[in-house]
Amino acid sequence: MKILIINGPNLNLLGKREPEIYGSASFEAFLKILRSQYPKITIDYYQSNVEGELINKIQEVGFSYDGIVLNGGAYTHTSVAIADAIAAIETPVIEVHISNIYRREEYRHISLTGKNCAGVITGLGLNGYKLAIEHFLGKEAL
Ligand code: CA2
Repeated sequence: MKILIINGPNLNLLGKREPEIYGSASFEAFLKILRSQYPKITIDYYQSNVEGELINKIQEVGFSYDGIVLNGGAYTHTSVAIADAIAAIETPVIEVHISNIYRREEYRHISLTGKNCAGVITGLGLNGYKLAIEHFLGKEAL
């Protein structure tokens, strides 16, 4: 089982800024724990601040991986191109947001990408990534 976690713009700053919204853990530290909790599956990680690079990565793995966990960051609310990339691939995508986008500014209430995803998890902190993996694992068992 191969899963890719993709984080979009500014999520490389996790644990360094705005801990009241995004928590104080770095993603690398979280990833280490996550991988130790799921030793039998491959959990790859990719982060980019560049829209086209995110699309390239989605296309690259989108016909071979079992699942993509995507936090598109602010591109969630703006990117028709990422939404199209998700629609074009075979690998199911689960969209994750650390914060609850519906409790924040109105411009964050719209997700252009969510409609092309298998599901959306928002507001559950880093646990959202774990829940998405649990879903992919459950799906495989059926
Ligand atoms: O809640 C989420 O996961 C978001 O996808 C995070 C994005 C935001 O634009 C979305 O509306 C919701 C922003 C990521 C910025 O991440 C930072 C992390 C630490 C410090 C500063 C920014």
